[in-house]
Amino acid sequence: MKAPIRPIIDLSLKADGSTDTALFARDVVAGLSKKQKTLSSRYFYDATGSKLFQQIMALPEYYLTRCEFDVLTEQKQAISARFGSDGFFHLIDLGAGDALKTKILLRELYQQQQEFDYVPVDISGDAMLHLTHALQAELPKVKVQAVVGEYFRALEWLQEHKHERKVVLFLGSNIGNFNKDESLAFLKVIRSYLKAGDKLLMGLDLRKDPDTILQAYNDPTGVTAAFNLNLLERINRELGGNFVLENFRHFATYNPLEGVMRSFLISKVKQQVHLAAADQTFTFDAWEAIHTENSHKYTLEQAQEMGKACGFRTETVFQDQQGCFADVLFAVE
Ligand code: AVJ
Repeated sequence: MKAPIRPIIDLSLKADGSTDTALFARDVVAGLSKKQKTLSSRYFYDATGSKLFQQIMALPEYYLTRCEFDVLTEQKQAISARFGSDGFFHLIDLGAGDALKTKILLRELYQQQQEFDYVPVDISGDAMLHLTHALQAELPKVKVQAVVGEYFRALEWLQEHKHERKVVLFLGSNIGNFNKDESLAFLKVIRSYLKAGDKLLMGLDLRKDPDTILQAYNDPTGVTAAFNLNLLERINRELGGNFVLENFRHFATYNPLEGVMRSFLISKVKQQVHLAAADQTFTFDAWEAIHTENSHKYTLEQAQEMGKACGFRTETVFQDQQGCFADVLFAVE
């Protein structure tokens, strides 16, 4: 009898034996010690943050999710046909979350009787547990093996354990959190794990009316503010911080020259915050900002250039009718 496939692989323990918490503490101390304070957006997604992000995706102002939903719904036949043009493949979904959008493709691939298995990857173990259960109920015939961990570690694990052709999904404009150098480095790493015949489908938010973009990150119900502020709450919970949330406010602004939405947490008063996990105190001036996130918006030319610079050929650009969002299919030759 074949050994059963483990439904979830957890890579979240670091190779050097240090826990996620120790790394989190190091990153927070480094970020808050800078002249211009920063905290990394990768730490948004604890259980609370993942739930808040799901609420963001349901907001009428957060057009990104609906636009990409439209792209995938309108183009699902063509996309799925491209994926399966060469027999069996592993469908690897980086940052899968609740996979709401990927499910459009999963259903279509299943209907087209494509041969594939589904490997969602996410840093949220919680999200992967939910997704595994949801898919068992909704698409019981699709083979699923979730991987919990950072993208790079997961890719390494995939390299050793998944040997068939690979189709990598990087949806939702998740690439937008990286600056230019980081995104090139990231795509090069992905490329280094792929072979001729493999593919990458990458979702990108396109440049548009700045007011539309601003509203998406400044919703009137305050869900995005809560999502941003949860970072401080997480530091309080996991690192013994004593941030007073009322003393900070969410602020997000768009720079149309760079095409970057930037999010901040701004200290409303002069104050000190202690971090028990590091036994350190940080001072904030009144109106001093912590930079917490970048969300890049792209032109189609930039998107293709980015792929080209990292060894990919643009196979097809899929867009919604309004030209709001693009999912670019890159081929490896
Ligand atoms: C998940 C990175 C695509 O940048 O639009 C949503 C995260 N931040 N609202 C984005 C986010 C504030 C989102 N990404």
